Amino acid sequence: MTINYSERIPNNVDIGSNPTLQRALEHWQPHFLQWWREMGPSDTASTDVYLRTAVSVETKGWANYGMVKMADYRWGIFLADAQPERKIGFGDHYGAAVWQQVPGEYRSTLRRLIVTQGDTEPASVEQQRLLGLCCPSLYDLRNLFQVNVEEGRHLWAMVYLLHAHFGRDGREEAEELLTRHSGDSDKPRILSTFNEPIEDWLSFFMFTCFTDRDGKFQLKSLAESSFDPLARTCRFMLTEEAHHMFVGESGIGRIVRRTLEVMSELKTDNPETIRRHGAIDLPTIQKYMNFWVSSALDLFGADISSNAAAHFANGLKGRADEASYSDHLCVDTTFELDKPNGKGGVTQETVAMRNAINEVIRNAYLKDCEVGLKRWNKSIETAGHDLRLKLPSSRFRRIVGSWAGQHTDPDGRVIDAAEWDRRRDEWIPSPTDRAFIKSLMQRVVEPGKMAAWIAPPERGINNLPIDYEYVHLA
Ligand code: BYC
Ligand code: FE
Ligand code: FE
Repeated sequence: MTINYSERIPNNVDIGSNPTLQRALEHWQPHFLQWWREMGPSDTASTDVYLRTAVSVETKGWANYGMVKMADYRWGIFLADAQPERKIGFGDHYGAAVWQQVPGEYRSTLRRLIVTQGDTEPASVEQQRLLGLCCPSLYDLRNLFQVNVEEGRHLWAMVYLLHAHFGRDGREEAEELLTRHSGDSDKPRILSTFNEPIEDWLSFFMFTCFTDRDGKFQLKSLAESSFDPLARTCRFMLTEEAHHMFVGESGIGRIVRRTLEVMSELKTDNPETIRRHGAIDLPTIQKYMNFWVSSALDLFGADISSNAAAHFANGLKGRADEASYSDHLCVDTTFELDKPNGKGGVTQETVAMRNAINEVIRNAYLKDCEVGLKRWNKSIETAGHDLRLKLPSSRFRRIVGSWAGQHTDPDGRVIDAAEWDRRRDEWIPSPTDRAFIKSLMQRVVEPGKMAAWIAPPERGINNLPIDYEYVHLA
């Protein structure tokens, strides 16, 4: 179904046929726009950006690129096409027809999952609000804004579900999604990572590579839901998510490439020398990765979770790529979990599989993260260096689950508080590292030009040259 942009709220779900719903969404729309002006990308009221806009939910629907005034961007409601005869793919209702309406007994749990998902989307926009002021190139600035408008649309996606299926409670939750703010001490965003500031582009690329990838896995898990409107919404969101991870993965790759160039020009791997030449030494990249990956690992929830077991049993939330598993019931199976034994060691606990679903999804995520790492390490190896970037252990720096509050090093070795205090600056960005990265964040907006700490991309957007003027700043 083609998306009609002449409607006040572009959509492919025929909201016009439900005047009550349309009115409620039209009431929320100005609140969203006000939030966007206040909390969205700074100083963009008269900025034109080369953006892609969905014109339909088919693959070809993404081919629509053009210069758009940011202030006039049209957010809409798009669901992937229904799959006729779709059946529940896991849990106690396995094989039954999927639900088009919310079953009363799961109403509050589903609402909570949708609100938690919805909360992260505007949170990320808030976190990235000031990055445009220190972008390394127009190409990157355009990518930032593309990510921002799509995260704004992801909020619309969840708000549509709340309005269409959760009545008055849903409308109230939709308002609340605009009143919690990232880092706000009174009304923070729900999940930890989304309250961390993102003030530099190294953090931005780490976030889009690793935190958006949590988004990918959570959306894949929700795309399995028996509640069909949620599944269809998430399926379409996933097509947008791929670009966010591309931005992160290629961004880090370009930083690594630039660092390697400087290392080879100067024939050194001395971090101080590399920094003096305006590039980011590899150990610092590793520390930023340790920080953001450990934070992202918390987003999967506790390793033993009765919430997750209930979500699975009731068919509300499955595993990412549920079809790739052979057992969709998980009633008699178990999972071996590593836990701290409280005496500085590790012990194994056998957990019912359903209670370990969060851990199963987290492990799938970690495997997916390795793909980007292989590519970066390949370029380091080709340049003749021994250092390899490495994901931190899932025990490292956790605040959720069995390893919460346990000190370990990035390899997962249990250490005491004294060692942690002594060595943490080797593992996560120190104030000095942060100050150095911050010092590099100078805005570069001449078409085709790149900041000194990042290599140019391999190609431009939509076959355009790299020096195309992707953003017209007023
Ligand atoms: N911070 O039993 P547990 C994205 C809470 S990212 C703070 O393990 P469960 C995006 C938890 O709420 C994807 N609190 O919980 C990326 C629970 O609270 P209650 C976002 C946390 O339910 C980039 C308690 O701890 N989507 O889209 O199994 C840019 C016990 O935990 C945290 C979703 O998250 C935390 N990190 O798992 C833009 C999907 N973790 O009940 C966007 C929807 C846990 O004790 N959410 N808690 O009060 C869910 O599926 C689940 O809520 C979670 C938690 C996986 C998050
Ligand atoms: Fe999103
Ligand atoms: Fe995203």
